[in-house]
Amino acid sequence: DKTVYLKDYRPTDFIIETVDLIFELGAEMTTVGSEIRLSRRPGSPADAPLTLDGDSLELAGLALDGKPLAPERYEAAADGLTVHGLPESGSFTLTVKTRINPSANTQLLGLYRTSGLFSTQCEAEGFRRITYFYDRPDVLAVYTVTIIADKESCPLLLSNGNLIEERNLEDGRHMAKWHDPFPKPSYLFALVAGDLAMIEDQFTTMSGRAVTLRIYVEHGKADRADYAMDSLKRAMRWDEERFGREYDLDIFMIVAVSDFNMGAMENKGLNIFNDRLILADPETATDDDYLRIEAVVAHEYFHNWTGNRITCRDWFQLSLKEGLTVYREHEFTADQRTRPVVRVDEVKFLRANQFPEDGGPLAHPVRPTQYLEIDNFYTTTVYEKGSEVSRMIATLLGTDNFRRGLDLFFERHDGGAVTIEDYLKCFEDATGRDLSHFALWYHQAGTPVISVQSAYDEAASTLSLTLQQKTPPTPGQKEKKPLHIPLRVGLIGPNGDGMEPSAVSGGERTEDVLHLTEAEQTFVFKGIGARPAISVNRDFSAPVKVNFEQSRDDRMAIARFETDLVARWDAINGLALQALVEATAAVRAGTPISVDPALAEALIETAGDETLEPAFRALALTLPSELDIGRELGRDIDPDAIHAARRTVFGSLAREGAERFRQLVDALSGDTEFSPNADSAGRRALRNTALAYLASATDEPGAARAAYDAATNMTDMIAALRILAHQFPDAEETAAVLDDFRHRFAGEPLVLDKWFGAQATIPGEEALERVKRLMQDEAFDALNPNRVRALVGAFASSNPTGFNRPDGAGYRFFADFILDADKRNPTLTARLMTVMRSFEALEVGRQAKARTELERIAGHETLSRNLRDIIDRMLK
Ligand code: BAL
Ligand code: ZN
Repeated sequence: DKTVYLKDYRPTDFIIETVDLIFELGAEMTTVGSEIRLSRRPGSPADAPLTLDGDSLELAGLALDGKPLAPERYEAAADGLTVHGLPESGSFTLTVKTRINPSANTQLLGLYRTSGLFSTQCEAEGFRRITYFYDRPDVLAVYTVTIIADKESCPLLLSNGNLIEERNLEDGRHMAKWHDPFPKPSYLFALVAGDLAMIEDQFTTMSGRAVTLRIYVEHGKADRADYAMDSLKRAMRWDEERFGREYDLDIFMIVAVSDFNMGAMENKGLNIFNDRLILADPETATDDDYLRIEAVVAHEYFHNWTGNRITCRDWFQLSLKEGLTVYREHEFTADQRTRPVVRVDEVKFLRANQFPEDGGPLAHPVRPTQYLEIDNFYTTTVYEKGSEVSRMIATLLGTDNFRRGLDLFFERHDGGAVTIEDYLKCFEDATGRDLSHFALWYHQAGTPVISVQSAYDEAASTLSLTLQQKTPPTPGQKEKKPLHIPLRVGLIGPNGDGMEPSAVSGGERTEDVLHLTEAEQTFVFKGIGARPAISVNRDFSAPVKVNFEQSRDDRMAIARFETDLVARWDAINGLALQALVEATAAVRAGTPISVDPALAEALIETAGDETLEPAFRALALTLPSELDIGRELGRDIDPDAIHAARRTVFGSLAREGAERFRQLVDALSGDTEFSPNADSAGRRALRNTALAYLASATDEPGAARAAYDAATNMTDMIAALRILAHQFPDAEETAAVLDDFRHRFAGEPLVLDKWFGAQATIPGEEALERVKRLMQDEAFDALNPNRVRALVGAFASSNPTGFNRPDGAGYRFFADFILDADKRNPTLTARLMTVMRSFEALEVGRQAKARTELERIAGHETLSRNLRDIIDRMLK
């Protein structure tokens, strides 16, 4: 059993001070020379051997202080190196030589070569695939890296830190030497070599230092890197202004690569990005792409302080850097765009991704206590729930106190590898507030459910609010304790105005935040002259589910009058969700669907409300997805019934509001100048949402076809294409548009991913054959993670009727694909596998078919550790 436990943590027996690496790059054979300066850690046993990590390595030489080591002094295997009899005191140098094959590295972990480019991915445990090392985050060393390669095929040689030497060598080769003065763990090491285009800019930090900024992309794509560069500069300035954090090297580089497992990676001074998160221009990128680029460029940059300067003691602390950095990224995006709109997107993401994880077989705490494969813990729980936990700390302490705590964290722990306890202690020490109860959020998995009951006493002018909290059991955690939950609650009076109580008893209240700390608590609001509508969890102040049987009138009042736009959206969305759940029940019972005219009116009215931003109106008008409806049901899910119900409700709203939708489409079409800013993007979102309704109301593809032809940017183009493909899959217009798009973007893999995705998600049981056909398209590449996610991933995760065919053919196809892909890229397959984690919520027939395929996968003996871990937990 290779399970790693938090309780087993102990520091290494040796300390690594410096590392000198020499890479002689060859496509099939690269040699890595590593000279490590070591000393025995004071207090560690004098006879303890040095045990270094390795993965698929071949040892080609080993020396101590320049003298080759006798074979009896060491044991070398593909997965580790043990050296005995090392000096008891003083420093010594170990020289290790390994050979690796970057071209054969389809895992994309360690050093790999694709499309002529050498690049690396070392987080979490990829460095051990390059050389034997203490490949763990608490070993911080100063790196000097020499890269030697053929000059013609690799004119560009990059690593972390500053360039200190560069010269030509014999035989057409050249070398570059980089030095990173900041001690770092091995997971932040990076190397890139190849031939790329570059754009360059400058940034002057708040203390007046000039920093060179460079973004490297494929030749011919340099003009698509401008938005990423602009985002980077805004992120650098924002981090100075908001958190007082300044950049620390003379150069900051980003490289975009097209074969990449993750979104991006924060290597010190040399971020490596999935190219889909760098490249953008109006003709090839959607507003959503622009938004993600801005967010992820900022996220990786923010890691320089939260992750790099202060890193994790061990991988159990992953959320120390990821949760906090996501929170910083969210705050940045909110400041750059429209705060409540950004927040609604975060809430939607959390509910669609993290809640199901937290409620299923893969649930784990934000700070786990054990893992089999750390790659499988780069989850929405560690990232997004972790971010919510930091957000709650800010809510509990207030913005200024949060900043004080974070300042102390930077001051106290700069250069350290620390724990979540260290992080929390800084907020306690800076503010005097005890966070020991709050800390449970890190340790207890599961989404808390808050049940609300209210009683209004007219004679006494009081409102009693009884809140009960319960967290369901999760794997390994049966019993749950009450958490400290900061819950923003607002009261809306009969005339739509907010109501402020004269006093509140029953627990702590700060601003509009009720501090729920016990299993059950009753808060009494005094001085409430009339029965209010109660808005619970404003701004989504806590990542919880709320059970509150409210009258439709109260929910309508919140939907109309709540000043907190997040809660307002939530009320509208909740009403729509309820209607869709009822419609699904009607479909299954064979009874007619009736759509509440008041709901239709509220949605259509909100869509036309000029006092609200278009982006918000688009969100309000967007019906919960089929997946949202399934999650709301939670059990006995019949995707076909959900699909039929949603289609009927959508069609009914479309006919009801046809006039308004036509007006919106007309009024919002014809923006000539493209700007990726939030305002313009919001206008496009509202227009394209209205267009989808209009297409359904008229029940003919003409309007969408015309919109496709008239589109001057990718957002409008792909929106029209999706309307055609999803609403009129068999129309001639659809075939023509799909064909046009395929040819127009023939040399643009990232754009064709949108084409794959749009078709992979066309509802209905023909989807499977369509996906199989598309896999034969020459633009598809089963080795490229972006292509796989765009086609197979989109089919399995976002085509409920097609994937969940009652005959189980969707599951069979997916299982076959997983088994095959697992041999090449386990990180990717294990991640892909998680889309089936909620299979037990399906109706019994599909559930049995899904289980058969999952058990077939589990029955294979040669699964990667990544996939084995996921599948075994899913079937437990
Ligand atoms: N550290 C892995 C990529 C990211 O979260 O930034
Ligand atoms: Zn991150």
